[in-house]
Amino acid sequence: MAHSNGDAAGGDGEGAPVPRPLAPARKVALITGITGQDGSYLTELLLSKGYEVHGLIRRSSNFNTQRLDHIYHDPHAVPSSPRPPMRLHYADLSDSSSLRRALDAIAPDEVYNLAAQSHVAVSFEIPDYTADVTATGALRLLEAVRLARKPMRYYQAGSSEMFGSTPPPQSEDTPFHPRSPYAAAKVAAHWYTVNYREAYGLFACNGVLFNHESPRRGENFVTRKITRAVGRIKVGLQTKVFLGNLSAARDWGFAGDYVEAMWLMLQQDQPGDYVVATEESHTVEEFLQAAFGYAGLNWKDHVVIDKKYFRPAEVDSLKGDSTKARRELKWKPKVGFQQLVEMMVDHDIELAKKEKVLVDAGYRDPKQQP
Ligand code: NDP
Ligand code: GDR
Repeated sequence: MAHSNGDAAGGDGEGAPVPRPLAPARKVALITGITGQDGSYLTELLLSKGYEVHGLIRRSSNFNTQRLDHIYHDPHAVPSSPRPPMRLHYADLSDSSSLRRALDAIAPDEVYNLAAQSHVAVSFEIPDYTADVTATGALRLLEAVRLARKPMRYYQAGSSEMFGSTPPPQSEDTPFHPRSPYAAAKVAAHWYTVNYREAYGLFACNGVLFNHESPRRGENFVTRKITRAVGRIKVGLQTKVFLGNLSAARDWGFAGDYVEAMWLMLQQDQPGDYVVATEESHTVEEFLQAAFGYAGLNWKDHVVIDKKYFRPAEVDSLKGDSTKARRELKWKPKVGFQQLVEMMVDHDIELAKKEKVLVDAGYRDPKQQP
C-alpha cells in the first residue's frame, strides 16, 4: 500500500528493509469527517473489524482530534510498535487536489464521506460555504473516486433533513422537500451519488440517516445542549438554558448503532440507498422532560425560550420508515430513546463534576457556558 506523508501518519523505522512475513490483506478505509461524532464511532467499528483506517482532517488553529484521542497512538511514544492502524492526513473537501492526492496515496477499498458543514441553523448564516463543502465537496470526492486507479466503494452521509416538510413516515420513496441550505446541499450530494452510480457504475450508496446522538455529539445540537445543561445545573455551574422551538419532533437514535448501518451498506452485493431510523419520534420538549426528569430536575424551572434559536424555516416532524435497511442489511437499533437520554445525561453529569473541580480551583470561569 502507498504511504502518506501526513503529519500524524505513522512512519516506518530506519535502516535496511527487512522482508516482512506475508500477512492476510486487511481492508483499508478512508473516512472524511473522522474528527466528528460519527467519524469517531465508525473508526472504532472498522478497527474492531481489522481495517486499516485513514482519516482526513482539516487544518484548524486548535487541535480538533479530541474525539479520537483515545484511539490515536503516537508512533514516537512507542517506536517499536507496528504501524498504527489509524492514520490522519490533512485534506479539505473544498480542495480537490488534496482529495485526489489522499486517494492516490492511501488507495482505500472503502471511502466514507462524513465530512460536512453539518449544522442546519448555521447553514442559514453561511449558505455559500455550506453548499461548497456539503454539496460540491461530495462531488469533488466522487470525482476523485471515479478517477482513482482502483475501484473503491463509496458511502455518502445523507440526512433525514432532505425530507424537510414532507410528512412522516419517511422512507426511500418519500419525496425530498429541503427546508435549509444544509438540507438542499445534502439533496444535491444525494443525487450526485446516484448519478455517479448510474453513469459510471460506481459502487456508491446513500445512507439517509435520521438524527443520531451520543455523548460525543457536538454541543450546539439540541440534545447535547440539553444534557450539558442538565449536568451543569445539577452541579451548580448554571441555572438556565436558552432554547428555540420545543415542538419540533425528531427520530433520535444512537450514533454507535448508525455507523454499523453505514458499514453494512458497503458490504452488500449491490449498491443502494437506505433510510436508517429508530421509527420512534419525540419532540424537543419530550427530550427535555426525559433528560431533566432523569436527573431529578423540572425542565420548566430552567428553560428560557430565546427567539434567536428559531430557524427561518423549520422541519416540524421526522419519523423514519427503515423497513428496507432492516430487511436487506439486517440492521436494527440496539439503543432506545430513554437509554440514549440516560447515557448522555450520565456522561454530562460526570463531565460537569470535572469542570466544577477546575472552577473551584480557579482554573475556569464558571460563566463560560458550552
Ligand atoms: P459533525 O459535525 O460532528 O462532524 C462533521 C465532520 O466534518 C468533522 O470532522 C468536521 O471537521 C468535518 N468537516 C467540516 N468541514 C470540512 C471540510 N471543509 N473539509 C473536511 N472536513 C470537514 O457531524 P456528525 O458526525 O454528526 O455527522 C456526520 C455526517 O453525517 C455529516 O455529513 C452530517 O451532515 C451527516 N448526518 C448527521 C446526522 C446526525 O444526526 N449526526 C444525521 C444525518 C446526516 P472538524 O472536526 O474540523 O470540524
Ligand atoms: P437538526 O438537529 O437540525 O435536526 O440536524 P438540531 O439538534 O440542531 O435541532 C433539532 C431540533 O431542535 C430545535 N431546537 C434547537 N436546536 C439547536 N441546535 N439549538 C437550540 O437551542 C434549539 N432549540 C430548539 C431545532 O429547531 C430543531 O427542530 C441534525 C444535524 O446533525 C444534521 O447534520 C443532520 O442531518 C440532522 O440532524 C438529521
